[in-house]
Amino acid sequence: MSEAFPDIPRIQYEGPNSKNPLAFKQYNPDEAIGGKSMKEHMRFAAAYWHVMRNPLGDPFGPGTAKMPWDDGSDSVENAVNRVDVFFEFMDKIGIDYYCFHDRDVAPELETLQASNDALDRVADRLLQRQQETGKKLLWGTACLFIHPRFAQGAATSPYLDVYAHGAAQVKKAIEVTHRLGGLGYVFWGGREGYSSLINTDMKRELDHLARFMHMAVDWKKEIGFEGPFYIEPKPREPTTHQYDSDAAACLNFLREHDLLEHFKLNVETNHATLAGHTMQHDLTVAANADALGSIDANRGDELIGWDTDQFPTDIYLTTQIMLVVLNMGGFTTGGLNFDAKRRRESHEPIDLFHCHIGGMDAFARGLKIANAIIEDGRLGDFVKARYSSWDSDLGQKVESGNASLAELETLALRNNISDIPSGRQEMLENLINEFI
Ligand code: XLS
Ligand code: NI
Ligand code: NI
Repeated sequence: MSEAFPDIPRIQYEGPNSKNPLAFKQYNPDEAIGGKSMKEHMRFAAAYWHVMRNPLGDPFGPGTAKMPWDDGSDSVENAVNRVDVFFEFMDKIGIDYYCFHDRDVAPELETLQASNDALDRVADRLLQRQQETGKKLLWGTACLFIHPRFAQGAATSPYLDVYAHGAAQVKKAIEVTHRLGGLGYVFWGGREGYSSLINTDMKRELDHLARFMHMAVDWKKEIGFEGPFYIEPKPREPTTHQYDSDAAACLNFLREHDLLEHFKLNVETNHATLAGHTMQHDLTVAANADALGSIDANRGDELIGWDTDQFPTDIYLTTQIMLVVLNMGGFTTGGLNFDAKRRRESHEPIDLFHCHIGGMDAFARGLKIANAIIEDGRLGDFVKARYSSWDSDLGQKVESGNASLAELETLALRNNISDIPSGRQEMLENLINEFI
């Protein structure tokens, strides 16, 4: 097959002084930062749906993306052909992992059986290309949100036959993920929520969702898939309210339904911000519960109120993300998946390279800065010192659950609090800027 990107070389690291737009200025895959190579820290993944299938439409107009390799048909041949283009892309950009939905890689055909067969044929090709190149599947997932049957939800649909269709798709998608050696499996509840409570039995829908997840756990054990399941929080859009609205809501759902040991979270920047949180907030909530599994790396736009899925370019953002990742000891099965798309105006194939180069370089800088801040130690020491009164005997008694209000009262009666230390927020902001 002829190349899809004939004019684009393998993207190389040329260092910060390079003026070559098709080179990395910061991301040097094999360079060690804090004892580990940059590429091992990041575990970058490309999203099949954005790279290969996103036509770049928006709510006011159709797609603009030029995809000369794609014949626009729903044929399996076209789908198989796209796999080769995708692997050429991954090779040239230097990304080792990828993620997909069942319906991105293979077409939805007239019957579920026909769609399953098509998926198997495309999976054959994916497997072959993985074996030839050493690329790996970071996670797979099922698309339970595009087809009109899912307009009122899938695992929370009011209709049993729709629920069953979603279940069958998830069963198959887990099997294909397993066959491809996938490291994890994602549940993003695309339409698991409601547009109005007036016609919704919320309790019943959430119970059904929990049963759905339990059956998925049973199936994963049955077939021997060992990777973690991830839930990807998102608050709204397309529905008014999504049940997996943020990290805290997901963790509560998982605890309430006895699912926490089987799941971690896949936290996405633009979803955290739509939920009214910073990415750092939602990552911290997940990490504190020992449930930060993977990251969908993108960003929103403060001036646009939807999931614009832009490529991350903000060094403060990537620094904050990498601080959380480093402080939790790095990724295990997860990674940084670019769930991000080019702007509608950036419709040429070469723009696929520009956007990923920018995202990878932004994360490389974030990693270097976060590592330098941790090695410097002043920020960590300040936070530690701020809580040092808890290291006293009484503090330890409280933290271990062995103190009483009466003991605290004794301390309070003895101490007249005349002053408390400054939180030094601005001093610490200045400290971070020393490194940026
Ligand atoms: C959409 C989600 C989706 C998930 C996978 O907003 O981010 O792309 O990552 O279904
Ligand atoms: Ni996502
Ligand atoms: Ni998203």
